[in-house]
Amino acid sequence: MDTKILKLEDFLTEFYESAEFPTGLAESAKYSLLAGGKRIRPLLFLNLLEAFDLELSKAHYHVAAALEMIHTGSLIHDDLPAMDNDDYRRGQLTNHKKFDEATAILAGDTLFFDPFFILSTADLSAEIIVALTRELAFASGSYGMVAGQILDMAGEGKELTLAEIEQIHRLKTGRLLTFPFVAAGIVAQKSTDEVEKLRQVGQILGLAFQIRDDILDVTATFAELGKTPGKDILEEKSTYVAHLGLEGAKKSLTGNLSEVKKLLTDLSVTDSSEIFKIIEQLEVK
Ligand code: GRG
Repeated sequence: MDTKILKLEDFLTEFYESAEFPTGLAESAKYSLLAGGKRIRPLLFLNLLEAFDLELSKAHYHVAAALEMIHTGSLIHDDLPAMDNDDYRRGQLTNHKKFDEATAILAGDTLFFDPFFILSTADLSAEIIVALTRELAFASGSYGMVAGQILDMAGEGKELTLAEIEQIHRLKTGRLLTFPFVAAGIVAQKSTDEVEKLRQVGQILGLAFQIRDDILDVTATFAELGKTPGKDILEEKSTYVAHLGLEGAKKSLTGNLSEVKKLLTDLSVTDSSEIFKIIEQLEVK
């Protein structure tokens, strides 16, 4: 496994094992944190720092861990009966199925607050910590993921325009995927202009991520049925595939991923190869 993932997992394990946290809570948080997952967000952040010629330090893992914790907390809450009501996540029982609903709610809650404690104890300048705190909160709350989730729920069963779909995903998925780009720029002390360019790259990647998700939803149905899903399935939800068609969505995904690579090449990065590998994982044939 990538050594960065191992180090990230060591950090997360150590955090929940080193303090005297109530056993049930730490166990439940660790269960979901260590269930695997692609670790795209922390890997983007850590590899971007290396591409900016920084040597990775423990402080950088504080930031990477904070980011993965918020992501994992959102997945735990998203799986709850009041939301998606899912039984499995990352190939294992969802948190509320493994433990119980109240514990899962609290595990999610703790994964939203602990990151800010972890950020505040990172060995970085106060200015950088304040900027990272602002960006992580911006990506997560009413300016970001939570807002996207409520808009998504409000739009269920309705026919949404492409602009409305994009707004939901820009908030729900895009903001947290943008954080690694912006955070890397802040930690590497890039100019305001460069940080904004990095934000633009993250936003395009966030959009690509959601288009990919919509394509995979349809191709999974295709695999299940053994034939092209009918018009009803292709159009049943407000998705990119419903608006652009399967081929159109694939084309849009490819275009967005190429744009991300192009914009990254234009930025002052020494070697983008590791970041390109992460991005290429998102390609769909
Ligand atoms: C308070 C921050 C906060 C959130 C609560 C439930 C909720 C509000 C928001 C839901 C956000 C959500 C589940 C968005 C979908 C994000 C998404 C595309 C998840 C899949 O990400 P991957 O593919 O998953 O990176 P792995 O398992 O690989 O980490």
